[in-house]
This record gives sequence, structure tokens and C-alpha cells, in this order.
Amino acid sequence: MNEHHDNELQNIRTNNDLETLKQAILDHLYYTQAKPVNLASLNDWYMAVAYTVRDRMMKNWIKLIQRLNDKDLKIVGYLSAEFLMGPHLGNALINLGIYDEIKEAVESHGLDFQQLMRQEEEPGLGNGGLGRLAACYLDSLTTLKVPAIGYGIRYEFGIFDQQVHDGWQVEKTDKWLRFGNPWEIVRAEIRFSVKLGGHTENYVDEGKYKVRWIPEYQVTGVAYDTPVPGYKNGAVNLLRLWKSEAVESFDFTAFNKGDYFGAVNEKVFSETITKVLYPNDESYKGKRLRLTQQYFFVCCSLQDALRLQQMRGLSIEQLAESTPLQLNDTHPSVAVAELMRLLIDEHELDWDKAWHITKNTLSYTNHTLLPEALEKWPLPLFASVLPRHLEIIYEINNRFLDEVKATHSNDDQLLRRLSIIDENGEKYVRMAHLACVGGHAINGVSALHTELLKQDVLHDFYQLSPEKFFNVTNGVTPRRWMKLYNPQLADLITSKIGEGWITHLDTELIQLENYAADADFKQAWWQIKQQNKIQLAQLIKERTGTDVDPDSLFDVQVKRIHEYKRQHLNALHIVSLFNQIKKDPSINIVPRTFIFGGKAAPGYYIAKLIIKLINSIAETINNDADVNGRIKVVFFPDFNVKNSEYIYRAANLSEQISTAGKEASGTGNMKFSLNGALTIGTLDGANVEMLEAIGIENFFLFGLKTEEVMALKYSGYKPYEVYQDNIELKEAMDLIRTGIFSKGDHSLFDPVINALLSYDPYMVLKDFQSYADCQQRVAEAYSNKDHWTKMSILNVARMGRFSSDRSIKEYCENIWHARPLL
Ligand code: F58
Repeated sequence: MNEHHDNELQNIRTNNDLETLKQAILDHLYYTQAKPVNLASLNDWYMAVAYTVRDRMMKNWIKLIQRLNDKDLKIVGYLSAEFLMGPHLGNALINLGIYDEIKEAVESHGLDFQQLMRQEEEPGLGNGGLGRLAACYLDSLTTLKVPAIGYGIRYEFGIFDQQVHDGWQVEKTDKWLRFGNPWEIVRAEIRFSVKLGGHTENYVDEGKYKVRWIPEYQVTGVAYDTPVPGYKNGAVNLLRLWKSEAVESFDFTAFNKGDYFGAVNEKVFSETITKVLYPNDESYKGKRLRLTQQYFFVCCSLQDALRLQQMRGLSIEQLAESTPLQLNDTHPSVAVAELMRLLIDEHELDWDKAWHITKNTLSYTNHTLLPEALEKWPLPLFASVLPRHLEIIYEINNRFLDEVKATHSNDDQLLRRLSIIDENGEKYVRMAHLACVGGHAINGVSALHTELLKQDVLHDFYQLSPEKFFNVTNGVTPRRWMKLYNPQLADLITSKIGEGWITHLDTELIQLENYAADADFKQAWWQIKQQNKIQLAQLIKERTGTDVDPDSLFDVQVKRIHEYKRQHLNALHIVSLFNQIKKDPSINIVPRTFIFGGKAAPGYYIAKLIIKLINSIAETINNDADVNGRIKVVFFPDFNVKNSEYIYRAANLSEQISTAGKEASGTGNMKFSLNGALTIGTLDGANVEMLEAIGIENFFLFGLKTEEVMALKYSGYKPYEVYQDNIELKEAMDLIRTGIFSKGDHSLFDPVINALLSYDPYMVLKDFQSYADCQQRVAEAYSNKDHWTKMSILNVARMGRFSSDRSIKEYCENIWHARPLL
């Protein structure tokens, strides 16, 4: 069959006219789901629609696979332990440009389209910002036609589902694969073997000194591919996730001895590796299984990259030019040692050649400044999982330190600080150091964050190789976060400035400035926000039982719950407002709905107690006769990508209130702002650059600056004195201790209160007054709807820089030296 014939067949099957689409859905219901129309469940219909849409990506998917043989193709590998993709269907419809067509076809079968979309289980294969960033980056890579593969782990259970029982977070297993996953294709023939544990042996082969790794176990990694469509450009990239399997799934020796359960033991052990995502956020725990997960996916991904290299007829020496590999934080940083091992032990290259290739291929993105989040593996643990890698790391470290001694300094303290091995007490492998030494580029994710990396966390490395350091400020994709999740606002924008903004946000969005004074436009802008708020209010009623007023100011803080993000600062301010009302019920206050959402790491007690505190405050305030509905507090359960659709677009005010110097970038700040919310925030992470772009007159700034936080810490911060000196703050904290929010239990919230009074590491108390004053300015500003709307429009107009397309272009230019394929 010739290509022409192929194309014709394709076109007949994947036309987008109504009749073809309707029939395609019925065909999948029948031939894929094996269901007649009258017995089909909503999930059957969803699956049939998903396969119908997937069929429409096939031509370009196959084109991509064919192109993988192309010598001249540069492929970016994005290695990440997390990809928080969000539901696929809506995104695919937007990017393929067939949203309305599919909607019509679905409705013509008598189905509710929105309900069908909600049937999709979210693939929650990430914790928060870092995982979602990886997803935005895949969207931008494909939209910019940069060939790329996202390499990661196919967790059977993603981030837990959050329920709220009696105000407390309860975690439920996320069984996202339970009803099938129509978006992935298992590539059963793409499988690699992964060794674990055991020991090494030296031997001599043809006069050459060599090392053999005798593992204790061996498992297999199998590739599962999900297509990532670009925005209306015919491009598809791959998300390739690895699932672990047993080499032999059944042990006949055990079985023959009558040990039926023993016969599947190995299978159980092997499959454990990709069973579940660790739900930790910004805190590192040295768990053997986590290191095993990291190594497992790195080992499979690097073998795959080398296989593709060979397939393209390229030599291993060309790896760096043909396949730049980005390490998304240190989770894949064992890649430095693994690539060396593959090149030396398996491909028999000498050390210097292998080192040259490794260094030039890999680069590392740092996402955190918090010391407790920096990964370091206890040496004995590392040795027992990866004995060969530890030897290689020692060798890398020795050579590195020798070079420093020779070219820079013999200062013993400096060498100890730089060493990949931490020898101050119990010994550790410092993964950030491994990534810095073993790669050619290191980047932070906002201007401030990169500066702090250079000055503080990675200062010694910066002094040594300043040319390795880059900043790439994060961005988010306007396709999902605007066009898909705020269709009405997107249409309004398009009606004025055309649709160029969807792919050229940085140059096009600014034209909106011209409409900031246009009365009709402002009216339409306000109306859309109102409608989005009405929808969110309905959802809040459904999920929490609470009635909220869509005319009130929607003040929203959604993100992981963490002390550095300071949800408790927000809560203290609410309590102080409550106090004011109780003292003078006739006080004039601007009605507000405070909305919180976010998951706490299951083992992070204080974070869970903060959730309980918010829910307790909500219960009291929402039912108080003096308050009389003027303020409402809501904790929206199970904040995830799917639920976020209703939240960002409905916000008037976005809370970005972390302690200065702690939030690497933040990306929720950008999603809110691009949807018309104004920001109340500190000079932290990307807030700094947003403020610069938006203008101080359209931004509610408060709080200590990074240098002030550092100076205060240095000079001896005394939170108790702040508490005693600030009457509003003191009364708010004391009120919590009366038990008024906890059915008379005085001590329930002591761990939160006492931490604030004694250490307050994130300076919540110090920033309280500045925050409260700023909130007062917000209330006044919101009272002038016309001016508020103008600020909202200008705020969106000036956010063009924060598209992930701009970020990806910077990675391409400065780090990967990759060019879009046009
Ligand atoms: C986040 N990190 C940063 N880590 O906190 C945020 O400021 C930044 O915008 C974002 O990365 C993207 O650069 C983050 O989300 C994690 O979720 C890790 C998951 C694995 C364990 C350690 C935390």
C-alpha cells in the first residue's frame, strides 16, 4: 500500500464532519468498549469519545515515530519524576481544534458534554508546581515544534484524593487507572532491564581494568506512551512513562514445590517500584523505595535515549548535540552516575570520553531553596541499592576535588562544602552537588530564586563556574489555563485582539491595554468574572454545603499546604476580621469569601492541623449571627488540576503570601493573574517579576523583603514580642486559644500557635500587620468596581511574559541549543 492510499484511508476514518464523528463514537462504543448503546455507561461513552479523539492524533503520532529515525533530529529529553498532566480530553480538543465539533457529536447522542468531560479521572502523577510545570513544558515544546520526550514514572496510584472529615484531611488512594486509560499505548517491545543491589567485582579483560556489577535483583521497565499534541500545528510529542515488571512473573520452582504464593513474590516486589507516588512536598525523606524509583526511571530513560541514538544512526559521541537531557530537580540526578556507568561499563568508553559526553548532555533545574527539601541519601542506603554508582560517584568526586585544588584553592573548608559526599557526621550523597558537577548548566526558576542560588545555596559552585548558571523564569501554558479553563474570557480577548495571543502571549496580550478604559469592554469583563463566580459558588455548595455570595470578593489561596506558604497568616487575618465584627457588629466591611484549597503531606502534622484550623474557623464564622454572611470561609476539598478549572477563573484576589526568599517561583500566581485576579503578595519568587510587569499600582504588595528576613533572623527574631506589641494579632491568637473554633478545646491548635510564638521560622507574626493593612487597601479598591476592573484588565494585558512558551524558548536558546522544527 502506498502512502497516498494510507492518507486516503486516514482521511475517511478521521474526518471531522458531524456524521463521521458520530459514527466514530458509535464504532468505538461497539468495537472497543463492546457495548450496545442501550447498555453503555457514561464511562463507556467517555472512552469511546476519547478513542475517537485519539484516532485524530494518530497520523501525526505516527509521523513523529517515523521521524525518530531522522539523523538530523535533535530530541530534548525532559526527565521528571512527576508529570501532572491534568485531564487529557479537553486539552486534546483545544489543541487539535475540534472542541466544537466533538461537543456537537457528543450532544447529538443525547449526552451532556460537560458531564462526559468530568468522567475522566485525572492522571495525578505529581505533587504540585514541579509536576505541573513539566506538563506545561511538554505543551509548549510541542506547540513550538521542538521534538521532545518527557520521561517519567507510570505510578499506578498518583497523588492521594483528599477528603475532609470533621475538618480533618483524610487521604484516599487515587485509583486513576481503575476504568482504563484510553490515552496511553503500551510499547511492550520497548523494555529495559534494571539492576538493583548486590555488589561489584573487578576483572581484567584484554589488559583493561573493568568492573562487573552483580546485582541482587533485576526488574524490567516497560514503556507506556501518551501523545502530547501541539496547539493546532500537527505536531505530537511523547510522554513516555515506565512501569516496572518482574523479569519472570512466575517462579516455577516455587510453584512446583507447592508454594503458590511464593511463586508470584518476585512479581509483587518488582511491581512495587512504580506502585505509588510519594506525596511529599518540599520535604525530603530518605526512603529506599524512592531512591529505587528514581534510579529505575533514569536507567530506563537513558537506555532508551541511547537506543534512539543508535536508531538514528548517530554515534554515542554525538549524544550531547542530538539529545540534551534536562533533570527536573535532583530526582533524576542519579543520571550523572548512570550515564557514566552505561558509557564505561556497557559501551566500553574510557573515563574522559564518557565524562565529556555526560557533562555536555545533562543540565539541572533547581526548584527549591528550603534546606529540608534538598535530597541527600545516607551512604549505606545508597551503597546497598546502587553499589556501582557509589564507586563512580567517588571517582567523579575525587577528580572534581583534585581539579578544584589544582585550579582554585586548597582550602579544606571549601573542599568539604563542595564535596558530593557530605562528611559532616553521618555520611550522605548530596544529589544537588552531583547534578552541578555532572552537568553543563544549572538554572533557577525565577530571577530572585536564581540570585539566591548563586549567593547562598550553590554559592561555592557559582564561584567556581559562573558560566554554568542561568535563570529561566517559569511560565504556564495559555492553552489549558486560559483557552480551555476560561473559555468566555478567552473569547472576549480574541474578539478584540484576535487569536494570536494563544501562541504569542508575550507579544500579543499587551494589546488589551487599549481596552482598559473601554466601558463596554469593562462591563463584559466584569460580567464574565461574575458568571465564573456563580459557577464556583454552585460547586462550593455541592462539595461543602456552604452558601457563598457571588457578589462578595472571592479571595483565594490554593496550593499545597505548607508553613512557608503561610495559609495560617491568611487564617489569622480572617480571625482578626471576625474579632472586629464581634466588637462592633455594625462595622462596615466589604463582603468577602475566603476560599482555601490544597493537600497536606500525610506525615506533615502541622499542615494537617492548619487545614483543621481553617475548617474550624469556617464553621464558626459562617454560622455567626453578627457576621451575618458578610464573610464566609470555605475549604474546597481535593484541589487538583481538574477542580482548578472552576477556581482560578472565579478569583478576584490571588493570595501569594510566602515568606520572602522561600518560594522558588510559584506558578499558581501566574494562572490567577492571567485569569484576571489581582495579587496580594510578597516580594518572593516570580511575584517580583510579575509586579515589575504589572506595575505596583495594580498589585497589592506587603511584607518583609528577602534581605530583611535574613537580617532579622540573623539579629535574633523574637516573635513573642511581636505578639505582645500588636493588639489585633494578640487578640486573634488568643481567641483561637479560647476554644471558640474548637468546641471549647483550648489546646487543639496549640502546636500551630506555639510554633508561631516560640520560633515562627516563616515570620508570620512579623508580617501580620503589613498584611492586614494591605488587605484593607484591597477591600477599599474592590469597592470601586470600575477601577478594579481596569486594574484587572491591565494586569492580564501585562502578563504575556509568563507563558511557558517563553520559558521553553529560553531553555532552547541558552541550555539545549535546540531550534524549533519548522
Ligand atoms: C515547586 N516545587 C516550587 N516541588 O515550590 C515552586 O515555587 C515552583 O514554582 C515549582 O516547583 C515549579 O518550579 C515543587 O513543586 C515538589 O513538588 C517536590 C516533589 C517531590 C518531593 C519534593 C518536592
